Amino acid sequence: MAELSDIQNEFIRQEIEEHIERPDERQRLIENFAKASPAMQAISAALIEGEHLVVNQLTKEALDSGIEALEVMDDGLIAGMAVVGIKFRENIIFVPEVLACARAMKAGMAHIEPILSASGIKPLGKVVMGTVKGDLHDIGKNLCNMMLRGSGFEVIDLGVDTSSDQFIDAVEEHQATLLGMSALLTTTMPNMGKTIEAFIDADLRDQVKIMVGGAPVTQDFADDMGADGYGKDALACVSLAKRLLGIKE
Ligand code: B12
Repeated sequence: MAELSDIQNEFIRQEIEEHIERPDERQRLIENFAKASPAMQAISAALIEGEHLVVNQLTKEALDSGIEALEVMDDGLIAGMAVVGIKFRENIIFVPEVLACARAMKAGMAHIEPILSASGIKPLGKVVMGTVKGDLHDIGKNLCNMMLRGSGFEVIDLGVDTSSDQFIDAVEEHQATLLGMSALLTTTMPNMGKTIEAFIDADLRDQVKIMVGGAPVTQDFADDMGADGYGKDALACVSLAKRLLGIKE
């Protein structure tokens, strides 16, 4: 079991020491940061501080030095965002600070995207992706999009605040066989179910597989609303997409 002192980055040690109170969350963060390299810890620290220019620079340097894009994404950017999420929940930071962190995340992702998206192979299938109506969170969806594109899928991204009609129109227009919906708010999660119902009403449910995800979404919730699958992260999203379209891993 890793300990706080196993984390090299002093700022991250302090953040955990001062702000992370739940024992399970604290231990999970300690384990994750202790195994991350100092370069990844530095990216997380800059993201937690909302320093987009520093995240931009450090991400570029890490990739230039040969560190894998997936490692930078998981151990640097997503690891930092986990701390931001807890501080936001505990009212230690507020929307303006989180926006600065989101901007920093995007600055890092801008370097990762071309690498993960450059598969150069014939598209495996067309996927329509969007964040549901009323929800403006797009970081997780965008990560899924990158991973899907990098794995050979053509992704039609509808952005955020997407209505059932917009999902239906896009699936029809692009003849997509897979639809992915993202929701980060418990208040917007039901809009996934409403969209699935709209597909049934439009007599299109059989033409498209539907996958769902986002921090508050669970397998049970996905089953209850009649989705074809649930993925907990961007890697799971790719495996799920392949499984739903009958493509071998
Ligand atoms: C960043 C953030 C924001 C940013 C969003 C910026 C952006 N461009 O996305 C801003 C500041 C705008 C924001 C606003 C708000 N937010 Co906010 N936000 C967050 C925060 C801190 C991080 C979310 C994030 O990006 N996570 C990192 C990514 C990588 O993870 P992810 O999204 O879960 O995605 C992964 C998986 O879920 C999965 N996945 C995601 N989508 C999909 C889709 C498919 C198909 C699949 C298979 C998988 C999949 O793969 C992804 C990659 O691994 C979360 C806290 C948290 N712990 O989630 C709160 C959080 C979601 N927000 C919250 C709240 C309350 C709000 C506001 C209402 C605050 C306010 N008072 O205004 C508003 C709502 C605005 C709106 N209408 O949407 C709450 C929600 C609580 C709840 N129970 O509903 C949270 C949980 C914070 C908290 N209080 O604990 N937020």
